[in-house]
Amino acid sequence: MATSMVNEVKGDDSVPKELLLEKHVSFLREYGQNEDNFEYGITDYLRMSGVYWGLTALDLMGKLKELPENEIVEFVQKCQDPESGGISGCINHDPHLLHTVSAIQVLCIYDRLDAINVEGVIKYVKSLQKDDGSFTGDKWGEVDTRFSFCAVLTLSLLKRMDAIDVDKAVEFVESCMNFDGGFGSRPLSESHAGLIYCCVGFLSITQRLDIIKRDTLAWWLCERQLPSGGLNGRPEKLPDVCYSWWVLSSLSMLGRLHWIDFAALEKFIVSCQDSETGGFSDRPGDITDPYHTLFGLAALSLMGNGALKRVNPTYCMPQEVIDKLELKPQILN
Ligand code: GRG
Ligand code: ZN
Repeated sequence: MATSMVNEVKGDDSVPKELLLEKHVSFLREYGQNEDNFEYGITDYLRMSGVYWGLTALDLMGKLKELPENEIVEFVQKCQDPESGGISGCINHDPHLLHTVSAIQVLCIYDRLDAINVEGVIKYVKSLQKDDGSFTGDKWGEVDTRFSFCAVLTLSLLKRMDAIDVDKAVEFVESCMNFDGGFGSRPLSESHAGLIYCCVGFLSITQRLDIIKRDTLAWWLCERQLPSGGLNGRPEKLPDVCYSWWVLSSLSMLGRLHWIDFAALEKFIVSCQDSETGGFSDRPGDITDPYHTLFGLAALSLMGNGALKRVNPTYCMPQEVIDKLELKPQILN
């Protein structure tokens, strides 16, 4: 495909120009219910994170009640492994930190942490920290800064940061910082906006944003904006709606949100809606999914869209939920 097609949003009538909230509500409500849905069948292992994406997106639109709370809470209960304490993506699958964090986010949104064995979750997260401070995603041992973030996101929501060695965890994340101010998945790995969000979010929760080269990193992040208004995840790559979140939330924690051209980004995000099916896709004209729908809406919320609830840039959850839990992640002015 010619780059110009994705680098510039077409101005014709086929491109949505307004936010189609009603369409997104029915898209998300029906997505989880249709077991014949092709994506539903092939993404079994993503079910728990899928619930978090859909539920959070609906909550930001003020439509939490569109999904069946009791069924969802019961599903989370059934996904907890009684032995390790960890939570899986789907019933009878192996537990993983990525699904454990999604499950805890969902239960916090519903204020239903009582439904699971919280001590088990804490034990599970603690068991994944290695001597160098890093975290593995599960018992198989892959190390990634994503997992450092998931560990502190989970424990901070449970108010049990004391369960891990925070100083060592910070030391590991710091060792993944690059010359451009960004972060990768492990020491010496290339900077990537998704991992930058994880590391900045990690440092926001641990109150250690002081170790960041603030303007060097903010400059790298704002350079992600392309002529289409959309953002990419690293140099020379295509724009994608989910980077609107990974980049904007990081800039928000760094107090540099105003380095982005909001009007241009809004135009790109809105053009990624499907006016027939509802939902957002990665780029204009592609198939929509709950993942890009959440991150499109969350980015619009960060830019102050009045039709949506305020989102917290660290937790990617409604600010009102974070306030209720009395959590105060570090945010620079
Ligand atoms: C609480 C919101 C929240 C998340 C939990 C799992 C996680 C923490 C964050 C994931 C961050 C991440 C690594 C995002 C990037 C995902 C992505 C689009 C990867 C694709 O990488 P490439 O190289 O794509 O295939 P590009 O766009 O570079 O071509
Ligand atoms: Zn994407």
